[in-house]
Amino acid sequence: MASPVPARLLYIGGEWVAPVKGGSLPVINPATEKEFARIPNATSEDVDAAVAAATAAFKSGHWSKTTGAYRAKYLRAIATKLREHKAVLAKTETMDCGKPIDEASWDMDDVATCFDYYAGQAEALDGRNANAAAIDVGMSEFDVRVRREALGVVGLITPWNYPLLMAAWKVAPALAAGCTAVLKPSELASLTCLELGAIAAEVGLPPGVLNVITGTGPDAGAPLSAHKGLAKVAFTGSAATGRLVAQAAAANIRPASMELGGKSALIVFEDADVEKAVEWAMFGAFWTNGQICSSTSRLLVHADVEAAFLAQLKKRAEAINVCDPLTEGCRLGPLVSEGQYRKVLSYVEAGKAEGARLVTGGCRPAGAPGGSSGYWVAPTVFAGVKPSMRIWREEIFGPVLSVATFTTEAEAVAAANDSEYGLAGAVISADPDRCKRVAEALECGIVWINCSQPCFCYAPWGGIKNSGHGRELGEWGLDNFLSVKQITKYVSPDIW
Ligand code: TXE
Repeated sequence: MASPVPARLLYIGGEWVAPVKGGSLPVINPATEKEFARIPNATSEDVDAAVAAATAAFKSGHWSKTTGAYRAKYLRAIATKLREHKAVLAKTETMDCGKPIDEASWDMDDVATCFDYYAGQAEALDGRNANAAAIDVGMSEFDVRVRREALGVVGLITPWNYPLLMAAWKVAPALAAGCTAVLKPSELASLTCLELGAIAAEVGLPPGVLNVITGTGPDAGAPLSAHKGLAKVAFTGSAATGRLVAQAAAANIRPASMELGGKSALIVFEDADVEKAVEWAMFGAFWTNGQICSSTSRLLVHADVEAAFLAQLKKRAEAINVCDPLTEGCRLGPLVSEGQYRKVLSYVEAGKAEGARLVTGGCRPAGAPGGSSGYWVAPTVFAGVKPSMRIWREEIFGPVLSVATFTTEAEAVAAANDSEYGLAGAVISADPDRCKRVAEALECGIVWINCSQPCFCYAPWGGIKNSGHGRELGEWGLDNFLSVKQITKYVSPDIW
C-alpha cells in the first residue's frame, strides 16, 4: 500500500492517533489460530474525538455543502485506489476473516464498484435537487418543492463476514449524500477498514469526513450508537446487538437502520432441474461458509425429488475444495473465530440430539490444512428437519443446511414464512406462474427465482420482521443518509 496503516492507531480527523486508553486487541488468523497483528481498542474517549472530528468536518460545509459532482470525484478516486491495492486488500481480508482468496478478491471488486456506483448517485443527487418538480398541493399561490440534504454525522457499525464490503455499503452512500462518518468495524475483522482510512488519506479526502475506529462492541460500538452527536446510526449484525443499538439511538430520538440476521428458505419444486437446484443450494448454503445474513439455511424440497436432490447435494458437498484459503481455487475456508466455530458445532450437536438426520459433514473436513488447527467445519446437511428444531428456527451463521420436504405449494410457502426472520427467500421451478405466485407470497425483502444470492449495488437489500428495516444499496441506500426538506414559496401577489 502506498500509505500503510500505522500499527495500532485509529484514523480520526485525518490523523493516525493512539487510543486514549492505549488498549489493543489481537488479530487472529482463523486458518492458523495465530495472532498476526493487533488493532486498537477504542473507548468512549476515542468515540467522542471521532464524532467531534466528523462534526467539525460536517459543520465546515467543505463536504456537506459541496455538489454531488465534487464528492463523486473523491468516491471515484477511492474506487481507483481500491482496485490498485486489490491484491493486498484481498489477502488481508482472507487472513483476517478466513474467507477463500477468490471470494475476497471478488469482494474487493464489489467494494470498488460500490464506490463508483455511489459516485454516480452523488452526481444524480444534484439533478434530483435542481430538477425537483413542484408538488401539486391544489393551491396555485404556493410553490411546494423538496430538497434532499445530508443528514449529518452518521455512525456506521459493521460485521465481520464481509468486512470491507459491508463498510462500503454504508460509507459510500453516506459520503455521496454529503454526510460525514464514523465507521466502527467488527473487532473480529477490522484490518481492511483501517486500510480504507489509509486510502481516504491517500486520495486527500478532507480530514474528518471519514473516521475509522476499531474496538469491541461494548467498548467502542456501544458509546458510538449512544452518541448524542450523531444524526443516524446504520448497523449490520445480529438481531440481539441490533436491538441494543436501536434502543441506544432511540433514546436520542435518532433513526437507526438495521440489517440483521436471517433464516432464508430455498424452495425446490418437483419440476426443477435437480442438478441446477443443487448448484444454487451449494452456493446459497456454503458460500463464505454460510456466514451470510441471506444464506440458504433452510431448504424445502418436494418429497418426489428429495432422494435425488440429497444424493447430488451430498456428493457435491463432499467434493468441495478445502485447502489453505490463500490458495486460488479454495472453496471453503475456516469460520471467522473460535466463538463462531463453537457456536456452529453446538448447532450440529443440537440437530443430532433433536433427531435430524445428518446427511454429511458436522466435523472437520478432509483436506483442511494445518493438522488440527483452524476453525474448519465441513459443509453440513441435515435432512428430516422438523419446524420445531433449533437448527430450523435459529440463525446458525455457518455451513449448515437444514432440509425438509413438502407436497403442496401452499405448504411450502407457509413453512418458508414460518420464521421470525424475513430477509430473503428463493424458489426454483420450471413453472414461471408458480415462481411469480411464490415470490409474491414470501414474507421477506429479497426473493430469488431460479437462483440464490446474487446481489447488485443497483437493487435494494434488506429485510422485514427480525431481519430489520430500511434498505441498503441502490438509491434507497443513498436516501438512508438524506433528509427531505419541504420548501414552500408563496407566489401570489395578494396576501389577504
Ligand atoms: O455480531 P454482533 P457477532 C450474527 C450471526 C453471528 C452472531 C454473532 O448469527 O453468529 O450475529 O456475531 C458491534 N453496541 N451476525 O457477535 O455482536 C460489533 O463490535 C454497539 C449476523 O460478531 O452483532 C460489530 O461491529 N455495537 C450478521 C457489530 O456490532 C456493538 C453479521 C456486529 O456484531 C455492540 C454478523 C453494542 N452493544 C453476525 N455489541 C449479518 N446480519 O450479516 C457488538 N457491537
